[in-house]
Amino acid sequence: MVYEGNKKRFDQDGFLLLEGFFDTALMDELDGLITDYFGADPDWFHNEEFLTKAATEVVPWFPQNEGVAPFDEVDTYPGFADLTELLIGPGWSNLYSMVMFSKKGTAGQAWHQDCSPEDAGQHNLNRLVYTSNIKAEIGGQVVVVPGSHRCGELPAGEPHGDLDGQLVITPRKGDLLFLHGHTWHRVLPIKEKYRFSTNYRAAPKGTPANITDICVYRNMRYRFSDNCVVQERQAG
Ligand SMILES: O=C(O)CCC(=O)C(=O)O
Ligand SMILES: [Fe+2]
Repeated sequence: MVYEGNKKRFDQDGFLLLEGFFDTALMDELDGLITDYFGADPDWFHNEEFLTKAATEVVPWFPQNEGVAPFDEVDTYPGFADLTELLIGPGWSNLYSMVMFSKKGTAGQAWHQDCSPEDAGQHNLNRLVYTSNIKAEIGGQVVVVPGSHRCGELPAGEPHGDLDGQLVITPRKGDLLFLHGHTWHRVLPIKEKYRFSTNYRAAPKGTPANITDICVYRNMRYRFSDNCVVQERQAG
C-alpha cells in the first residue's frame, strides 16, 4: 500500500483511488451513524447566495467535533496515516473530518479547487471515505481532471460544464480516494435518494489551518468563514 508507485501516481494525476481499503464492518457502522444523523430531510447550512451561485448543495456534519468515537477509527486505521505521510510528507497536520450530504434533486458540487492554486506548495489533501457504493442511477459520481493540480487556476465558465480530459469515478463501499486540493473536481447531480461522502482533510507541514477557507469555483471565489464572494469570475 505504502508504495513509491502510489506516490508517483498521486503526483502525476492529483488523485489516487484505493479500492476496498476499509473493512466492511467499519463502513457499515459509519454509514449507519451518518444516515441516522441526517434522516430524510436535512436543513441547508449554507446561505442562499452560496446555494444559488455555487451550484453546490451539500449539508456538512463534523462528527469528530461532536465526539462520535467510531469516526476516530479511520484516523488510526492501518496504513491510513502512513499513506498520508507518503503523499504529503512527514509532519503533516490533520485538519478535520466532514460528512457531506446531498439530497435527491440537488446539484451535487460544481467544479472547484478546495483551495487557491497560486502557491503550488500550499494545499490541502482530501482523504475521502465512501461508506456505501456510489451508483450511477442515483448520481453523485466524482469527476476529476487528471493532472489538473499542476495546471493552475480552474478555468472560468459554466459551474458544471464538461472539461476536456474529465474522468468520472464511481467509488464503492470501502474505497479511499486521495485528492489534491488543487485538482479540478466536481460531484454530479443527485437524481435519486441521497448521497454522501466523508472527508478527512489533512495538509502538508507548514500549511495554514484555514487553507480551505477560500474555494475556487468557475464563476467565483468563495470564503466560507464569513460567507462572502471574494471574487466574481467570468469566462473569456
Ligand atoms: O463528496 C465527494 O465525493 C467530493 C468532495 C469534495 O469535493 C471535497 O471534499 O472537497
Ligand atoms: Fe472538493
